[in-house]
Amino acid sequence: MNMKTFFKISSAIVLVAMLSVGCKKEKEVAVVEVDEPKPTAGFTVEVPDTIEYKGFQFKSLSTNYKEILWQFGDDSTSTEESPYHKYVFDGDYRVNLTVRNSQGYTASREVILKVNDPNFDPRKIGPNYFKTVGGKLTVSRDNQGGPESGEGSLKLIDENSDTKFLQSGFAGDLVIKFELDSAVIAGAYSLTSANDADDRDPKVWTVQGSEDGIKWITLASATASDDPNSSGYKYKFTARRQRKFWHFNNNVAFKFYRINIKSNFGSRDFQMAEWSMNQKQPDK
Ligand SMILES: [Ca+2]
Repeated sequence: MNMKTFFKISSAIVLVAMLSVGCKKEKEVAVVEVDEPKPTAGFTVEVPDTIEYKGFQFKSLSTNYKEILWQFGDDSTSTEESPYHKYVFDGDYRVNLTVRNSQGYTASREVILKVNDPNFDPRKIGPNYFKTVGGKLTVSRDNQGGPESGEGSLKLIDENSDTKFLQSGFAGDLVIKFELDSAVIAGAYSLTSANDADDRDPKVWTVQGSEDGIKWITLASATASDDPNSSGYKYKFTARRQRKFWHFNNNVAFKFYRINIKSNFGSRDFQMAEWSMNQKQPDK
């Protein structure tokens, strides 16, 4: 055996020895490893401010964890121990708290959080912005007599339920638009049925807002139904010259609002006595 071969063999032996030690050591670690206590998840939530009802203080009561994740149900999250979170809109939110220990065991807790304005009154809407702010009404196709004629589009905003806008040859593509003199946050709208011919009433429509008159955001949509047990019944006019209003969630000031009438109750014509966009609630 020359020196070269000797060193080669020696190296190989040393390497095998090291590998053995390595294996042995790993086994020892596995033997001494003990389970950590399993995590538990829990939390409290409170509204700290009586005026700002959308803000919530969350406080974790979880134990035995290393990582914590809050999911507030509105696409936002936090890894703080006790986060404060403010929602933008009213609604029901699924709040989930998940904790994990360093061995990967998790625990979670989930609650449905109801965010409702304690001062909101569904029976009321605020002022009509077409009157308090002012602006200009246009329609995609007016009465053949023009906007100022006896059944022209301006009759939609004269605050008189005896006068109406009538579009003959309705084709499901009517767009009624109002450009306000300044942008405001609307949170409600109203429609008033006309004096006769309920088959000319709106059936399917959407309400949209726009900051520039080009890009439109849908704020509310409706499909009226005759069935008293259906969710669409609240959009159905059950009387002539009947004013109905509906609320929606919005926190953006829009300069333009429009209503797209897509279908009526079967007539060749469409008619409506009044349209308004409103502040969500009256001023206190
Ligand atoms: Ca009118």
